Amino acid sequence: MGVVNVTPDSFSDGGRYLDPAAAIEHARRLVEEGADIVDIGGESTRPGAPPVPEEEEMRRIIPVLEALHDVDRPISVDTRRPAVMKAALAAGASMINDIGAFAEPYSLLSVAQSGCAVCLMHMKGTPATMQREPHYADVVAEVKAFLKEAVRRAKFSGIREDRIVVDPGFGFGKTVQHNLTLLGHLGEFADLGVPVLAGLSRKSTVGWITGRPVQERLAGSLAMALLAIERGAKIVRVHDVKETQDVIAVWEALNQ
Ligand code: HH2
Repeated sequence: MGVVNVTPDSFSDGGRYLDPAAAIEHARRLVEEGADIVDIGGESTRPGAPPVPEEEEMRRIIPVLEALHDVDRPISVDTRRPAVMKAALAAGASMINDIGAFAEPYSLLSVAQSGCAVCLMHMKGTPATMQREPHYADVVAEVKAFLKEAVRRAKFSGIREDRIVVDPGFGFGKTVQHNLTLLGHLGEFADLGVPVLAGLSRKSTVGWITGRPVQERLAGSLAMALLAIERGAKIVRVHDVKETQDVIAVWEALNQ
């Protein structure tokens, strides 16, 4: 899954693809580089990020979605707002990636009838508050239980299991140690019975381990992607598609 941030303030590429033409070109490049899914977001969710008004989020992403109609890959939209979900699906999105696991009232209803895929992600708190001393008694068990309940709710709303993906939400209300524990135990999330998505690309845990600023986290991010794939992740959400494809090719050479 290749990331397209149509935002002025995303943590690693804020402002680079705010112009719709730049975002469209970037999405096409990610597909050429081998992305199987393109994930378009109009709101940064970095720690401390302020919420973006709904109209502004739509103004950023809808023109990009409309321009990508001819792309023969699923287009995902990273949003928490039911109205944005509806507008995105009408404009051609076929997956909704909600970092809040469809907690907003009516959000599951907004997508259930559409036939789209959904990504249910765990987050503790909100982007504005999530990194204020997050605490868990057992991070793996708690995140798993949360996702199990999110899958149950999604299915209850009429979303078929083969349309559901889960994500432990690396960096969303988690310390470096929590992220490493979750990555180490990622294989256990297979119990949930649906594909697991992992998003570690360029994140601060990579920076903490390597001591590198955000522009220099490619090698660390590739190592993270490989470790996630090794532990069963079926989708890796990354900024650097070409390089990650090479990692996957090497892994597949050994595993197929
Ligand atoms: N991470 C980010 C955003 N959306 N969605 C899922 N499912 N999983 C993730 O790990 C995830 C996500 C943060 O990365 P990015 O979009 O590059 O940054 P920002 O939120 O600052 O735009």
